[in-house]
Amino acid sequence: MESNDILNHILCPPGDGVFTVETAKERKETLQKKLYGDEDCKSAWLKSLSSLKDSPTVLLGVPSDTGGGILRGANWGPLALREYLKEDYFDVGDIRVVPHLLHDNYLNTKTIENVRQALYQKTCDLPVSPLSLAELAVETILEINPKAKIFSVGGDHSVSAALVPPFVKKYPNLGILHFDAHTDLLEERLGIDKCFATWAAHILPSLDHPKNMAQVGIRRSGQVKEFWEKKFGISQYWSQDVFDQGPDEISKQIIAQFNDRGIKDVYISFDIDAIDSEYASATGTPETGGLRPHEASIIIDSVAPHFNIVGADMVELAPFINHHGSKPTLAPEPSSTFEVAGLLSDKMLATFKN
Ligand SMILES: [Mn+2]
Repeated sequence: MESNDILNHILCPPGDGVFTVETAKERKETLQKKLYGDEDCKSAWLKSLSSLKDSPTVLLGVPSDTGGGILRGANWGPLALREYLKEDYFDVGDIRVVPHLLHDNYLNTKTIENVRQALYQKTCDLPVSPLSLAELAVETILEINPKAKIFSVGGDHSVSAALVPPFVKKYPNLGILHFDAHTDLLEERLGIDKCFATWAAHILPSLDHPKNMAQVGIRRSGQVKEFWEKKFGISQYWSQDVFDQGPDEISKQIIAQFNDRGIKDVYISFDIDAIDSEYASATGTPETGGLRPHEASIIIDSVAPHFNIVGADMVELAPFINHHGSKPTLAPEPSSTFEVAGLLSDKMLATFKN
């Protein structure tokens, strides 16, 4: 299948990745009207894909929360966050998410055939699960436009397990700057190797060296920092380190760490729970004692200019669903979470222009 044809099949118009009829209809329509005016959304979106090859900055929605496990709802992150973004980008659309699936590795042949039939109405060899599709989407976007810088919006953090590998393939000495309250370094959780708590452990062996990963904002862990640094050889900057030494000093240490490794290209993965729950509570596992928004901003602003930021993601945004009367709608989310996430996302988008 041709690259363009793959995207036609595995993606859908922005906001449509969560498969619903009535829920959040108004918000999808608002977004689509803003993008395509009064044109028929599906055909306007299809037509727009021809500008992908010339777009320096691409936004991809990955509305999958099957990899989460405490509080779900991050499938609504891409729709909600788009309202808060001010930077320029080309919106390539959403992954078509079957909400009961995670990765094709977990499926039998019969199920894959059934879902293929439902999604594509034909026999083909396209994957069907959100993570498998997200990886193929990033590969395909980079094939169509090798210079594209991709900003993806999750989804729970398992989506990064799919979003990062194509960048590692393209940039063999890739550095990863990972903001999170948690290490995401479990090798498996309840026997599942691909989920929100394991993605970093599975990306790590594919990196040129464990010191190609820097984790910032960690504070909820069953183990102390030394345990993780010794076990995996990575570097962690816990939120307490940021409070004790200040974000400028921590930035210097991250820059030195990446420079020691000869790193030029960096991917930023941002789990919104890195930010203190006082500012960002609309997420699956809000945690106190976290970074304040300006501290995360300073670290991005200080580190980014030293490297070529090739891609980024913002994950775990969950504007929880409420019921008003008989009609389920998206509740007005705790706005501060989205104001903060919007600001940080705009910052990451801006780093693409360096
Ligand atoms: Mn995470």
